[in-house]
Amino acid sequence: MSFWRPIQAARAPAVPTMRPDAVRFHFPQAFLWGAATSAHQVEGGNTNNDWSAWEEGGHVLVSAGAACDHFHRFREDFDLAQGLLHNAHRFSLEWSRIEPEEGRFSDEGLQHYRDVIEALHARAIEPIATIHHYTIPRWLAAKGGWECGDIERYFIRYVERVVAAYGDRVRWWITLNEPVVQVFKGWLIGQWPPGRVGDYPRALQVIRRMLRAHVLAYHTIHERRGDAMVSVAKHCLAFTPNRPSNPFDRISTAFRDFLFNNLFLEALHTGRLALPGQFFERLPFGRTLDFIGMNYYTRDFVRNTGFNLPGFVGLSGTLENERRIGKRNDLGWEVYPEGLGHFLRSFRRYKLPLLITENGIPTSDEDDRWGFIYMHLWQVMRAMAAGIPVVGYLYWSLLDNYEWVDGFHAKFGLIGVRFASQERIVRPSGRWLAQVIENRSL
Ligand code: IFM
Repeated sequence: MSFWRPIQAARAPAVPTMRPDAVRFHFPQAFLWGAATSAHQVEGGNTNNDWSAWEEGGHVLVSAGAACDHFHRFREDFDLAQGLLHNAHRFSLEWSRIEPEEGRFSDEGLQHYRDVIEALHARAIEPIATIHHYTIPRWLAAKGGWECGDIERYFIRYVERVVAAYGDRVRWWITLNEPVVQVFKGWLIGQWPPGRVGDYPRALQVIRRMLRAHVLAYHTIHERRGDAMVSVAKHCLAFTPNRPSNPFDRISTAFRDFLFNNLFLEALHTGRLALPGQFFERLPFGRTLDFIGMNYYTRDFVRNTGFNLPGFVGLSGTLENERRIGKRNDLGWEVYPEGLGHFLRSFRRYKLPLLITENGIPTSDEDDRWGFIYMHLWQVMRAMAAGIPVVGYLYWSLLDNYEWVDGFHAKFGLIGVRFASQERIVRPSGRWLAQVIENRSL
């Protein structure tokens, strides 16, 4: 099927085997429907952050450059989102625009996001602001970024500014996007800045600082706005033992699941970390989550490689499980909707609203995109029918965008972007999702 095909079907094609015939479920009126983006991936012209330095350093094949030029075109993009019946939109604040030099806050940078927020309100779209989506200003990276002992002070000074500027217009806040992924890529596999490999001591130190940064931000936001809804966007990666009957694979799977999916949330939920030692200090702040932001894409298989760390954690990925893997997306990730259902059921124990802050597929096949969305929404619907409090679904992403080291070939958007001309093309899946939103039912 051609990527830019005209829309032929008037109605969204249902995936018949997934349709529950018995019950006609309706999503609540207040359900948040929309999509997510992040500044460096869509805005264009971000040259003052650590990722742009990473690009200049030759660590990636493709730079973000003008990206989607969303910085200038956000109003038109929000018109399209409104046309697709979105009532919520997640975006990120670019710290390097707001505080381009240490201690100097830019009126222009602050005004830009005020305009973004007002443009959303004007279209009856609820703004959901991410404070930190991976990138930090260059001046802070030069001091060591998350390795710098003063990072929490710098972070909270920035948070105070943005909360003072937007707190009256933004109720939903994400403090950190996928902290565990950022640490994994930046300190364990060296794919992202600062490019460290296997640096477990620093990785643990950074996670601890991120936890504390979240806690401080949580209280700063609540001091300004009592009814604020604050969380992190937690990356949820499902794990399956590579050899299901092998006990060592199962232990490694459980361990990995705990490290990647549970440790951070447990800490924020209970106000303390579960393991002993200096790193695992008590956070004297109690619970600092008002909801749980969940980013879900896929699963990995885990194979134990021995009992030495990191071997104990085991290898993970698609491994040699080709025959057991279902359909894959254009980045090679398996489409595994059951994983979302698993996390929704498992996070029920927190007794907090659950918001899907990201869920999406890079593909140039619209049937695949719609199948993906449909099957994940079916998991959401099933969970809600069982009483699990899911409050919204934000697709990743509103637009095709810059996918970090993978550049521009991963087409995640409900809206396609022809980057050379910046033309936008609303994809069939975007319209099909709009029908679901309108009907409040699959
Ligand atoms: O593009 C990223 C985003 O920045 C964070 N979550 C996962 C997305 C897809 O890889």
